[in-house]
Amino acid sequence: MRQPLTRELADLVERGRDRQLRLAVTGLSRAGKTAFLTSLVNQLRHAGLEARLDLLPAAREGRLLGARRVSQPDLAVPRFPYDQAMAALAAEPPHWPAPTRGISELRLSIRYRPTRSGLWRGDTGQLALDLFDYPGEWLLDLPLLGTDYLRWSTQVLAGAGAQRRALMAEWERAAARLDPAAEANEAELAAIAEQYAMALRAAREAGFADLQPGRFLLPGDLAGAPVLQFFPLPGLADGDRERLEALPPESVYATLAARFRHYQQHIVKPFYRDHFRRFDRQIVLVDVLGALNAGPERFEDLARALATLMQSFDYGKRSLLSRLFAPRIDRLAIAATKADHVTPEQHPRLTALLEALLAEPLKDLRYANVPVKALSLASIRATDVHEVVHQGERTPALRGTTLDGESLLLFPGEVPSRLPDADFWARQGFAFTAFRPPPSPHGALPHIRLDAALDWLLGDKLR
Ligand SMILES: Nc1nc2c(ncn2[C@@H]2O[C@H](COP(=O)(O)OP(=O)(O)O)[C@@H](O)[C@H]2O)c(=O)[nH]1
Ligand SMILES: [Mg+2]
Repeated sequence: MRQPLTRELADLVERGRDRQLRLAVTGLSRAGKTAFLTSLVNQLRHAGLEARLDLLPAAREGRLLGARRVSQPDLAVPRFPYDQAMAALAAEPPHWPAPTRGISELRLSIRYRPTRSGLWRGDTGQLALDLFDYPGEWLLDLPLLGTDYLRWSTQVLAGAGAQRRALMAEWERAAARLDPAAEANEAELAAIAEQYAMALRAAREAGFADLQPGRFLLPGDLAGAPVLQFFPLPGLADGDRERLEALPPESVYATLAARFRHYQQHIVKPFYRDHFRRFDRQIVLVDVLGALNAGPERFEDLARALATLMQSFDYGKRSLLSRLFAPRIDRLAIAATKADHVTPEQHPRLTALLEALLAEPLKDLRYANVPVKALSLASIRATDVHEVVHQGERTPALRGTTLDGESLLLFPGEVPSRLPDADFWARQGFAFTAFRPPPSPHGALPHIRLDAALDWLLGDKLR
C-alpha cells in the first residue's frame, strides 16, 4: 500500500520541482523587516499592473501574472500582519506599521509565464513563496552554542565601551554582590535577571545592537519563564573553573550555569533546527544610515553585532553551524535599507559602506562559496528627489514630510564609502531625519531597488 507523503517529504518534492521557495527576511530591530516584507508582498500583488519592477526580468517582460496570499504550511507560526501594515500606510496621515516581535510567516502563490512556455499557449508556472520574518537578534545567540557559562560570563563585558557599560552599571553592581558559592535565592536571581534584561533593552533603545541573549530582548511567549532568568556573573576568570564546577547544584553559580545550558539546548538550538536550516534563501537588512547617525560607539557596536550575526551564514568547513545542523542556503542578500534618506548619487557609497562593514564575514562567505549580493534599497520610499540651485550650482536634495507633518527640503549629507574615521565623526556630516511614509498608496508602494533584491532572491525561479 502506498503511504501518504509526510509534510517534510511533500515539501522536499515540491522544492525539487522548483515550485517552492522559502525566503527569510532578517535584520536587527528597526532594520526595516516589516517595511520590506510589506512592500515585497505589495509589489508582487500589483505585478503586471501598477508595480514598477523593471529590474526583475519576469516583470519587465510582462511574464509575471500576479500573486495571491494562500494559507501557510506551518500552522504553528503566526501569520505576517500584511493587512495591518497596509492599513497603517493607508491611514490619514499615513504611519509606519507597528513593530512586530518574534517570527511570522506568509505564503504567496506567484503565477508567471515561463520563458519557454511549453508546447501549448497559455502555459503558466506557479511558485509557492514562503516568506519568513524573524528577528536578527536571535542570530546573535549562535555563538552561545559554542561557549559555556563561565566563558560567556568573562566575555560579555569585555567588548563593551564606556556608554554601553554605563547603561549596564546598575545590574553589574547587583550581580557583583552575589557570591557564586552561596545557595541560590530564586527571587533574588529573578530580580537581577530582570535588571539584566532591562539593561539590554536600555542599551538597545540607546542604539546598541551587540546584545546577548537575543531572547531577552524579544522574549515572545517566554517572558517571565525561568529559562530566561540567568545573566553573566561579573568578576569570574577562566582560572576559577575547577573551583566553580565543584560547587553544589543549589549554588548561585551552578543554578545560573544550568539555566544557560537549558537556554542553549531548548531555545537556541531548536531555532536553528526547526527554522533556520529549512530556509532556502535569506536577506539580511541593515540600517547603516541609522548607525551612522548614532555615532562611533554605536556604529562599531553594529559592526560587531553584524559579524556575529553573519556567522549564522558561514557554512565553511569547521563552522559551528555546519557541525551542528548542516544547513544549506543557496543565496544570500545583504541590504542597506532606508536609502531614500540620502540623495541617489550617494547610493553606491551606501552599498560600499555596507560591504566595508561586512568585509570580514563577506570574505568567509565567499570562501564557503555562498553566493552573496550587497545592495542598497528603500522598501517604501518616503522622499522625492529635487535639485536646488545654490550660487549657480545645482545640487540634489530630498523632499519629505517629517513625522510631525512638516514638509522639509534638505541635503542630508554624504555617506562615507569606507568605514568612517575620526575625522568623519568630528565633522558629524550626516543628518538623519525620520520621515512619514508616502501618502496613501492605492496602487503599488513606491520603492528603490526592491526589484533588484527580488531579482536576486527569486528571479531565477521565474524563468
Ligand atoms: N524612509 C524610510 N523609512 C523606513 C523604510 N523602512 C523602514 N523605515 C523606518 O524604519 C522603521 C523600522 O522599520 P520596520 O520595518 O518596522 O523594522 P523591523 O523592526 O526590522 O521590522 C520604520 O518604522 C520606519 O520609520 C524605508 O524604506 N524608508
Ligand atoms: Mg518588524
